[in-house]
Amino acid sequence: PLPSGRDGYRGFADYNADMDRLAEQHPGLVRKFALPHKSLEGKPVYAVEIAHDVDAPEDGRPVFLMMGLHHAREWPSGEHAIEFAFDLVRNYGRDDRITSLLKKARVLVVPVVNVDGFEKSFNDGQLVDLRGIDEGGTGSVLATPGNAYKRKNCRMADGLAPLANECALASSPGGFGAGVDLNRNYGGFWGGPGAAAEPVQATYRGAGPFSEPETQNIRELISGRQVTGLITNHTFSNLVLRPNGVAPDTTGPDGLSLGDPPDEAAMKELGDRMAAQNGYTSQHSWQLYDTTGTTEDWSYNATGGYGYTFEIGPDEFHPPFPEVVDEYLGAGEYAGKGNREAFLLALENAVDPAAHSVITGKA
Ligand code: 0X9
Ligand code: ZN
Repeated sequence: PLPSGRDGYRGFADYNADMDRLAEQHPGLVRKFALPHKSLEGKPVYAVEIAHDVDAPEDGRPVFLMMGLHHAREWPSGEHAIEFAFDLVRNYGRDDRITSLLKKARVLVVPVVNVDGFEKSFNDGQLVDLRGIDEGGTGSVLATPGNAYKRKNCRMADGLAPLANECALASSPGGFGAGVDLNRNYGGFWGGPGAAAEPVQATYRGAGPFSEPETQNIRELISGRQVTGLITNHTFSNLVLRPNGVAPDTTGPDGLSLGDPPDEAAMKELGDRMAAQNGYTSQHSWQLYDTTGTTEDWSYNATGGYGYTFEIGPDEFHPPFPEVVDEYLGAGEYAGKGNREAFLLALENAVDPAAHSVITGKA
């Protein structure tokens, strides 16, 4: 079973109740807190912090950050993030490796970054089996029943008269609904290729870098700490992706080629080792397609902390829950190929960032 014991997808309230439960049952080890900005619909965005002395003042020690659900429809991405929190907490004091890691680092988990979008997707999606309909991820599906396949946040289209229930998919031409693609709204290479300028598009980048409260939350979380490693979970395609989202021969505003990141060799090495654990393909993000304004392209280039996107699962945004369980644990048809072990490797690397070319971790 999963570390939490759950056997079905969590909704927004379940995530929050589980974070409460972790903090209440493990004072001194787990702290739950709200990020600085509420969502556009006024909902709090919660995180848990886990460390052997979690209430001790900030002391510059390494921080590892695990996120899920930037994209509303990618339900397993939040599940794997919060299960990692349960895993660490349940094994602290029992498993030597995890105990030692939690003595050296703080772990932050934000399972639901896009709370508004996720609520729409989950509440309107759980009764409808839409598997296979939107296989392209960002593809051009003209109508998805309900909001199960909503991707973006709930930013109303700039300059347009508000429509009823504008956040819903059906309310906009093209079927993507209003909203900003939070994984195009970060400051790294914002406005470049692989991100749309028009609000109706699936990959709309927003009115400016960090225009959205959800990305501001993550920026402020990272800027205030020494985040030496992060994983941002998405679905799907069984990939471990590392910066950058545009190819090294891309010309920047200075007329020079971007080149590979200074830590390319070391980030590839860790990416490959994680992929050996979960059975995914380890590659540059740009090998999937061009993207700009993504989470780890910003964080890596701003702080030097290593950052990866995990694209969980072979082919579905919300697969049957038993598959999510097996993919976390490395059980069943995923025997020996789980994200649990890959996540632990990332945490181990974050605890010991000696090889990182920029060690400050400060944005
Ligand atoms: O397009 C995306 O944001 C990600 N794929 S998804 O199907 N989950 O939407 C891939 C992003 C890959 N690029 C970077 N992480 N830089
Ligand atoms: Zn995604």
